[in-house]
Amino acid sequence: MLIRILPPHALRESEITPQPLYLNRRQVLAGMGADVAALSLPLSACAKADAPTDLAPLKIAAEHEQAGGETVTPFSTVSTYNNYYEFGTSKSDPAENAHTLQTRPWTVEVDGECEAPARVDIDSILARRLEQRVYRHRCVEAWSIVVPWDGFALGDFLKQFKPTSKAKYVAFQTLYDPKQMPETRHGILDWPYVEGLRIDEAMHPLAFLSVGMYGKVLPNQDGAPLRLTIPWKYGFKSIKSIVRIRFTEQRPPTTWNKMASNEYGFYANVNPHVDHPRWSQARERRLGELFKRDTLMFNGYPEVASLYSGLNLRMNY
Ligand SMILES: Nc1nc2c(c(=O)[nH]1)N[C@H]1C(S)=C(S)[C@@H](COP(=O)(O)O)O[C@H]1N2
Ligand SMILES: [Mo]
Repeated sequence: MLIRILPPHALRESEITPQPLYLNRRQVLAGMGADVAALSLPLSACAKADAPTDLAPLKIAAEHEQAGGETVTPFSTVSTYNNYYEFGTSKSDPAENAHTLQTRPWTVEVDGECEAPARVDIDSILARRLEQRVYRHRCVEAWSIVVPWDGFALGDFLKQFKPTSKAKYVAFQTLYDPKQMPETRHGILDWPYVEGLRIDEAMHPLAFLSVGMYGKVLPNQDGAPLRLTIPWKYGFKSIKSIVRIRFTEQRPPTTWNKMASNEYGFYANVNPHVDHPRWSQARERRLGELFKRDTLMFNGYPEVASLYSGLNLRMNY
């Protein structure tokens, strides 16, 4: 895993520093580890902006940079080959249709088994200190991408609402508005799209909430303004355009599991040894590559294995 800390999004370094210095600083930061510099930035540098495009003027990740020995998938691929059924079921549909999604104003409601439920405005979420993490993303359909996501640890975000001891799970819900999401009128899935995690999965340091990718605000088709990014699980767990987060005692229903429980489990950990009933999960196609590559257990994130010590990983729960 690669973690980089980015400065608050609204600080436009390129505007205040002459170009050559700015570029040079990027190189220096790349060399010394950006987190030190980012931590020293004053919070007052965060100003609210109307739909900012650049999240991170000090962005260090370049499209062609190697990430953990793997090439980052081009932005142009990740933003045009999507699964977002609220905007259509073919891979090109979301990029064509998701412009109707209105990401302002946007509130995330957090409630359930917690002491400090709240309605959180998206701009206060965007003002948090952001990190960039380059993660593999493996869809259950056997394609994969490598993406530099901009956001913050899910657990850090959740802790502020003080989950109680009854909070065994966390449930997530996507916006459901047929006016903005015309495809939802066709009832392909049971809307709104819902997902869930066990609380210890949600608190794992790898679990991430993304507000951007490649140093820019998330494109609508990739789940703007806020999406889950759970790199060791099949992609359908990474729910997009979140409007509600609820701590629950009971395991919450999840969309694809409700659709076909024999095909899509609740845990849905990437596992090359357990085939989908209709296709093998042993290999995958990295978008842009000709030959398939082996799929890795937990998508190559073995540090999560201890979460599942009591669980039969061959079962589709
Ligand atoms: N609300 C919602 N979230 C969703 C989906 C969806 O259809 N609706 N598709 C899921 C699936 S199957 C995958 S693989 C990823 C795709 O994310 P990407 O398009 O940014 O690569 O989003 C997930 N989150
Ligand atoms: Mo997926």
